[in-house]
Amino acid sequence: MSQKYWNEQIETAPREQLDKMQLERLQKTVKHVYDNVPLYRERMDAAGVKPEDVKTLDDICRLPFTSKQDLRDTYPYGMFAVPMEDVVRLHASSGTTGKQIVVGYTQNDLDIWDEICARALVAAGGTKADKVHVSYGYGLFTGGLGLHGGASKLGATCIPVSSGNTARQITILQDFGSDILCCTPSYAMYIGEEVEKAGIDSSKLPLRAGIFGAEPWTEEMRRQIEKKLNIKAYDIYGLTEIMGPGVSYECECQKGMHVNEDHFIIEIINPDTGMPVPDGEQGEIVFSCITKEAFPLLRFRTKDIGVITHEKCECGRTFVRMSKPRGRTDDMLIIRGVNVFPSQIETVVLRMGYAPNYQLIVDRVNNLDTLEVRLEMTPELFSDVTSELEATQRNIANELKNLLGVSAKVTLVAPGSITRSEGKAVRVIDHRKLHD
Ligand code: DLL
Repeated sequence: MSQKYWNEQIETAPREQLDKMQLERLQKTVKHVYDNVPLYRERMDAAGVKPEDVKTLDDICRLPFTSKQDLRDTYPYGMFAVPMEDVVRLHASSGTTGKQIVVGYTQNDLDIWDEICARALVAAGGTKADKVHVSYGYGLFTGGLGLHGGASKLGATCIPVSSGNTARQITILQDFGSDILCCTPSYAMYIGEEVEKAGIDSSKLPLRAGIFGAEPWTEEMRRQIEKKLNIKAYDIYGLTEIMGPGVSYECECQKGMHVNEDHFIIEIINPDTGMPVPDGEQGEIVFSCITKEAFPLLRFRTKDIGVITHEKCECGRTFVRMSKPRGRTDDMLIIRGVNVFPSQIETVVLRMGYAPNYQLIVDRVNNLDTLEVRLEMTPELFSDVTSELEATQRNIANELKNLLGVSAKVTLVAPGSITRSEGKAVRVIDHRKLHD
């Protein structure tokens, strides 16, 4: 039987109740890390803050920030807050740059993770009668085992396919009759293309929903995936340092992702000043864990750029909503002084009728930044008349210039020539970083 919430009491709790719960849990976590993690004790002592100084939720601002660099500096286990014998699982993330970081979970942490992923599945219409096809990578990456745990908690039938071998993914979609697909949006798009190529009518597949995250994606991309696979596509957000997938999740209204506020506190700050910004204003997303035992980060600067709103959601959930992160501060390209996110370029090209198969090549020639947008032609837009191709390229370049203020060279490439991703797509190749 379909249910609306996995945990109605918590997901629809009145604000005052959530605030009270958050404060109690924050106070407990601050004491836990102060007592057990030298880095927190040193930072808090240096800032002149003691655990008992956290008297209201606003006092969170008095606590020091943490960053990926802190995790690297204390690698591997320096920020673990429990003895290793209580840690039952490790995960790791390499990120796009630099050394990997490692995180740990107690059994209680894993139970909470299962719970929040079960909430996400139910919010996407999942029930225990569903077959949940997990094509996120299994292993140290949190995507596979995270959604796996959620599906098992829900009591659904979990199909642990992991990523890769796209032909087999399609056989499983058909033969096993998967109802919900979990993978990155770029892999969902790829699977959709292959389904089409194989001449399979997606409306004949039982698949009805997808839970896609782990990388930025646009509303335009959502619509393309929904059309190709004939499903409803839901967003899910998370990061290794905080838990993995399920930190926030989309409901049927698809107007932002609800943050699991009984376990995490979200703040939006001005990335330059570190000061909080009000609801509705864009800034860097910062998370604090308030129930984690093994690896509770406080005020972790995610580098993701987003907006939050406390406005009431029609689904009845009271958890604050965050926007789709439009990208990361470190993904933002500065092209001759103009700030552009790859997602903005994606919006423009998809609106013009192209598929989300593109790559951005950035370089510096004679001290000037250059941006090339390599974009696959769709079979319909394909032309072997050079003058027509050139006109189309100019047309897209004009549109990018008008809408984003950035001059780019547009190169249309043959359908199928940009490498497809089975995990997180590589959208940007920045040769400037190689020269530096
Ligand atoms: O990507 C966890 C995850 C797995 C989330 C499966 C959702 C689904 P990391 O590899 O540590 O963890 O990467 C975290 O990915 O800081 C964002 O920049 C980005 N990201 C994650 N979800 C979304 C999303 C997993 N829905 C980093 N939209 C984060 C945009 C996302 N970006």
